[in-house]
Amino acid sequence: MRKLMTGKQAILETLKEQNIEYIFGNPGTSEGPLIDMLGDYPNFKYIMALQESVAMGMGESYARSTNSTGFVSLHVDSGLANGIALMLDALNTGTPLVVTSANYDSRKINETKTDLAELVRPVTKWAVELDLPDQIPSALRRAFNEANSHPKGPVYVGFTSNALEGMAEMTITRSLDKFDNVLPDPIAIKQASEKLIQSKNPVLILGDRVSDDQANDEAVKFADLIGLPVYQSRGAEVSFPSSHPQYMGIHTLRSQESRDELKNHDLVLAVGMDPFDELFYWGDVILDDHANLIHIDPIYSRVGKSEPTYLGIVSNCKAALSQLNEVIGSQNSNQFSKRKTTTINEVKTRRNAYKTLVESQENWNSTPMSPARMMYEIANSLPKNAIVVDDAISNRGALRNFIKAENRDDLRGVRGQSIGGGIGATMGTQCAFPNQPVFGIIGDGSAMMTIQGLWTAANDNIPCKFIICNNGMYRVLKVNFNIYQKEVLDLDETAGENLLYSNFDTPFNVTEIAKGMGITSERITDPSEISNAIKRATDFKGPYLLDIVIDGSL
Ligand SMILES: Cc1ncc(C[n+]2csc(CCOP(=O)(O)OP(=O)(O)O)c2C)c(N)n1
Ligand SMILES: [Mg+2]
Repeated sequence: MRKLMTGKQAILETLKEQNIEYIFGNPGTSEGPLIDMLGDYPNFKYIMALQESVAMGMGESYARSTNSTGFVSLHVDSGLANGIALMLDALNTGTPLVVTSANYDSRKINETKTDLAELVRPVTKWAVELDLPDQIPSALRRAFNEANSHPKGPVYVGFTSNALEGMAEMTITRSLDKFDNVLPDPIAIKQASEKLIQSKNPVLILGDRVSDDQANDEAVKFADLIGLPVYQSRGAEVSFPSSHPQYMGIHTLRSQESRDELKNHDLVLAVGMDPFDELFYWGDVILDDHANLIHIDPIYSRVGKSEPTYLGIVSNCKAALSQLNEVIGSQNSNQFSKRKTTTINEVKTRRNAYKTLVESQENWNSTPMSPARMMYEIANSLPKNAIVVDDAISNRGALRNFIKAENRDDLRGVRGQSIGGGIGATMGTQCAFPNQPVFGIIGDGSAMMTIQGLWTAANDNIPCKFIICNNGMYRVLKVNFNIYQKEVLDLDETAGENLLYSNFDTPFNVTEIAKGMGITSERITDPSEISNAIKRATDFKGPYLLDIVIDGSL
């Protein structure tokens, strides 16, 4: 129904229609009119961050945790620019976000008025600035629609003060639910099934969009059926249970061994991922000539995007996997069960080898404790219903080896190239799951990038728990420099351990910093203290921080 109202009211009415509960933001003078009006809308929870990356991190993880679109309100130009790092990551990795800011009077065109849409165009799917109040309802409707349509990503809407303060007759309504589960072409399923049945040694790699499409059970059924090994690509969402006997771990191209391993397979089935999205250049084509890639993905433009693809299937992941299961399930192949036994044995051997390696190392009981020991102790002490946010950077491997994740929401990894996401992501996840304990496991360098986020946890009493992997350095830079020298430059000797400017020579004390921001915290140096500390953190009603000192040697 059309109603006379101001632009700022139209914004808040539209957010209400879109069922927005949380506004993650940092305000400025130009946003004053909107912030002032929030007093009339007590149902919105405005979570104030002291830096825009914190607000972006919260919005990003909240969106993924709730399977909806996150809403972030930043300040004009400077504030918006501070949010760009995580907007870029959200664009590259496909998180739906609507980011807004207010701009000055549109008549100030000659005086310091920035073209905000232009500023963020490269990091958004769609960016627009509005001058008229009655542009707002339809533009915001489109913004939510764009953000949440494949390829999902951030959208920006700016409002000049003219749009905010102007009055007009407007109709506030949200778009109705959209059904966009694209079904696979039956011919493609038939061809893929035939190829999979013929294949001597297939492998399955699953990306985050398997989890987004709620296709985890179908992926397990598929793996059980044909007995192949399973990897996750990136694994920022849980797409496969990590305790499954055919689960090999996170796939990476960063070592010769893992690249060679791909060569063992005559067929790679990649589902819900971008094959093969990686930091370093490993050649224009990753797979060998004899290997066929079958790529299933809901995003049209991603299927066959970079790697030569034998068969590309545009489809919702769940629909495609369940149809493959149906067709292949009618085959009773000896080959499948033999393969399954081989795969299970291979996984067992690898898991035992890793366990023996880390536990037999002299440093299992040493001080500072090894990252593996830290993760082992955490894994054994986390409450059953805990949700883990993984921003452990170079200690992600150890985390994933010990902390198991069975279902989509058991674990959520920070994704993209920017550090500084973990503090906000831990809080955003807690906002999405208020009744479960959320533990963010975060590198000290990443944590320091957005450390003022701790204040937000205290200020809004977001009861999440932060665990800092305190190795006193940017360890991953050393790790990556070694990979670069060894694997890319082919050098015999590597110098990562001594890479300049990777150590925090002037120590900082995260425990004291946290206390200074109103967070209860403790420093831990002895692994045997971890279990009780996690219990104290869990029982504590508010946010809590554990600063765990660990070894950073390579
Ligand atoms: C915004 C931003 N600045 C700089 C970098 C470069 N960078 C990538 S990882 C990293 C260090 C992370 O250190 P920490 O969180 O302590 O984890 P660790 O490597 O020690 O495991 C840096 C500086 C980045 N990715 N993003
Ligand atoms: Mg570090």
